[in-house]
Amino acid sequence: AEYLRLPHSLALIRLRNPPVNALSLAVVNGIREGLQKAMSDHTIKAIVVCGANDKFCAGADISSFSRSSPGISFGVVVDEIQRYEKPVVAAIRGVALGGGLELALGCHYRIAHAEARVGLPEVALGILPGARGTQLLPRLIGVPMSLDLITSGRPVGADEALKLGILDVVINSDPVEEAVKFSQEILDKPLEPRRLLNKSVPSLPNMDSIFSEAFAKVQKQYPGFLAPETSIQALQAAVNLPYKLGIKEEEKLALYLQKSGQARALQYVFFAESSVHKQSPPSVASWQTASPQPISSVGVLGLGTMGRGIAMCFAKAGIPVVAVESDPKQLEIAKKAVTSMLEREASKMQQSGRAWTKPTLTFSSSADMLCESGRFGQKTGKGWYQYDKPLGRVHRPDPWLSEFLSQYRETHHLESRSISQEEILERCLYSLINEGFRILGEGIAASPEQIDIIYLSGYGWPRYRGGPMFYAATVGLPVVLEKLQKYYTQNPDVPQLEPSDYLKKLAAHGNPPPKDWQSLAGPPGSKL
Ligand code: HSC
Repeated sequence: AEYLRLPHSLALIRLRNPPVNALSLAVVNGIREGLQKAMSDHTIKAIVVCGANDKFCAGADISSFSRSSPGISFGVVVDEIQRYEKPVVAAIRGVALGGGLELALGCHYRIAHAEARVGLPEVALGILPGARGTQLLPRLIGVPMSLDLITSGRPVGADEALKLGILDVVINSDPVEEAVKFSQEILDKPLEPRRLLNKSVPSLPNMDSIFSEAFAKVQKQYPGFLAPETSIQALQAAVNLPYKLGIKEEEKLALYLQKSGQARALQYVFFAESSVHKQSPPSVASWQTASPQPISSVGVLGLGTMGRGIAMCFAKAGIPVVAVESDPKQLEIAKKAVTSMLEREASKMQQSGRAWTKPTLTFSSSADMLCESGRFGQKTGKGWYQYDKPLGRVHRPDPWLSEFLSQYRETHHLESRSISQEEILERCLYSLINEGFRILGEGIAASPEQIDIIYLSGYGWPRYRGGPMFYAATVGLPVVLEKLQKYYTQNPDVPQLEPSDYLKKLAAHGNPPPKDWQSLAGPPGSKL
């Protein structure tokens, strides 16, 4: 943070830490030193705080979280600013997020450019606004809006922030110039009404029900996430406790979250998403020179609504399709539907004068013992379970299936045994993870982050667990390897359980973090 003396007895503190002026320890120390200089200089009457490069501040430096706990000491700085006897004005351009907004809340006034955005997005990182955010925001804008902004983490634009009362002035010109003018106008105004820490939270008659509704809402909206619920507890502390005890509760809850596995996973996801956007394909290939593999034919399993659509797409592209459907009735329906869709397409193309080549389609039937008995799962009301009704979700064990399985075991000379939940979980997850290691070893994905982001975005993997490859590192690669070896020895007919060479190479190094995997395992054999 730079300290500058301006004309008219003003001081300027400018945060400078590219690209987003994140609050590293050095920046925080710089702010503190600047403020102390301004306070001890009797010729300085007011202070303006701003950020370099058109951004105020994006909050704590997330990359340093693994080394230190964010927020705890910075909260002291936020309190000190409020207690100063000279007005401190925040001039906001770009973003004031997380600790950046907390810094601004510590200032006596906030002026922002109309395109600025402010918010407390900490929940997305598995933490809470731990530098007084949960205690100061409700004192400024009340509990209902604070609950909304803090539990969702959504930033708001300057206009909305002005309406909510987070900002005092919004302008279309340079906020620093405006703040300089503004500081001179408010020099004689008392500072006490501007000190949020000495205010109480506006009280509402139905506070208890507001909080219980908020808990119910986040449990439904963010199931499994710790941070939104813990943030509500911190806001309850703001309502129920005096400031000096409320901040202690905020610190305690912030530490609890920061030490949770969820915070580590979500912070990994933050950087994984950003790195995936920038990544190029595995080193041996390049998007510029890569050409797609020719596709000579395609197989489609199942001719329900989705299967028919997929078969159609390939057929239209002139690629031969073999579609497999086990139910003869369904097969007939699908044949008719696909043929008539193709005929419609053909007549449209002929009308528009485009050439039409009749594609193929080969249909055949397959057998599946359960499906042959009409047990297609939820949609028919029975499958591995019995459901309350077709398309129903309430399932219960089916005596028919137990009988079927015992005959199956007899035929194949299999011993029945009970399988623990742990084994089910490990065999499902570790075989999936094992496949991820194969994909990395073959160079089909460029990094573990790519696999994780695909799982988070495409398969509903819980974000707070960071993706399957991050999860493997959380469990420990040697543990994953040992378990796969054990299950593969027990089930040599399940190739998915055979540990991949890539995993073996990495586990030989202990439990390296995902970012080091590629350098340790050597270059992949690219399949691109
Ligand atoms: C927090 O503030 C906790 C507080 O309650 C306590 C504060 C205590 C302070 C104590 C200090 C001791 N840190 O996204 P982009 C990097 S928690 C480090 O591509 P955009 C990003 O990785 C924090 N780095 O750009 C990328 O780096 P690369 C709460 C950060 O224009 C580059 O900046 N704040 C960073 O699309 C550009 O980022 C947040 O959650 C950070 N805080 O979006 C804000 N923020 O080029 C998170 C960004 O090397 N950040 N980087 O790859 C964002 O939402 C977006 O980055 C922006 C910019 C909207 C800021």
